[in-house]
Amino acid sequence: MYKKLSTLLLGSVVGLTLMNTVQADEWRGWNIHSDGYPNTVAMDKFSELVAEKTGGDITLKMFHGGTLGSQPDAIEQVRLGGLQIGNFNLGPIGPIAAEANVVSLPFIFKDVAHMFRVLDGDAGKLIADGMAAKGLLPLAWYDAGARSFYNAGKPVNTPADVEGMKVRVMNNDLYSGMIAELGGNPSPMAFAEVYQALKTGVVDGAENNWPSYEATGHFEVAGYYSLTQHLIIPECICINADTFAGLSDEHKAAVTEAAQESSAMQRELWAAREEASREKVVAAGVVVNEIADKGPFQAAMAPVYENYLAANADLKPLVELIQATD
Ligand code: GTR
Repeated sequence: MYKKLSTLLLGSVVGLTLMNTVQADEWRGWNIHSDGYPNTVAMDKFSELVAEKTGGDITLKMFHGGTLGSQPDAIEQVRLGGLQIGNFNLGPIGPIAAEANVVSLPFIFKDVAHMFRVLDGDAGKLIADGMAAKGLLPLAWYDAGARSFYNAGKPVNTPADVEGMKVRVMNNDLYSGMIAELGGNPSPMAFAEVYQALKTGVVDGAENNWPSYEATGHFEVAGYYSLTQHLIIPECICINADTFAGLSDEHKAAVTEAAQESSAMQRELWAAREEASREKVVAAGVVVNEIADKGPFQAAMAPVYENYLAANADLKPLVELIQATD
């Protein structure tokens, strides 16, 4: 009887230990956008696919709307492993991973299709490796369209129109330099603060893509959207590099596949949302200002390249590789 009981006890201890070792990995993910935004929907899909493809071994709880902090803070959290996953814009990653900063040079990509061709080629590999070396491994790329200026009061037709204007930018010296070259005053600020800043006149303008301009309500307080399209910045589903390195081969494949499928979904949703956002803001009275010749903006921003390459001579081949990609 005693023997039986101890075997039973031993059995349950072993059982419990086993249960512990096969316990599901629970990841936490960051996303800045609100419900219904293409990235939010696609990150939820990613989470669903991770659970499905790993048979529940890995689960990902997504925190949307920037509830876990600002983007620069969340990037640090994923690098350090406090969070495992983030949907990040490469803009605020540039100051950490030099290779990733090349995508923040104004007008470096001809259009979004060119950006994806670059990311799918050798240049993309160099960018991804540079990020992984800093602890942020990109699993897949998302579309974030092109960014244009918006403000209240008047359209921006030429660089001279930006002169003296206080413009919000994301945290990255390249963007501050870009505004300074136009004669404006750059104001780096967290995304969540921009609406109030525009409304109260703390800044005169900002720049972003159609869906962000619309989803944040910025169009309500900055009614001129001028199609400069000066920046085309990709976004990633990024994972803490050590977390990924610690996965089995099967789990690595499953998580990568889930990210690829999520990005295919995001790109489709993005295309539809760009149109819907444009229609919505136009219906609300926004003045859309087409810019026939972007040459003057390109010329005015050219010193950003020169300064950047002077300080980062080793990245010149990467910049040239991007420019040489058809
Ligand atoms: C959006 C982007 C966000 C954030 C934001 C910003 O287009 O999706 O990740 O970078 O712009 O301007 O801060």
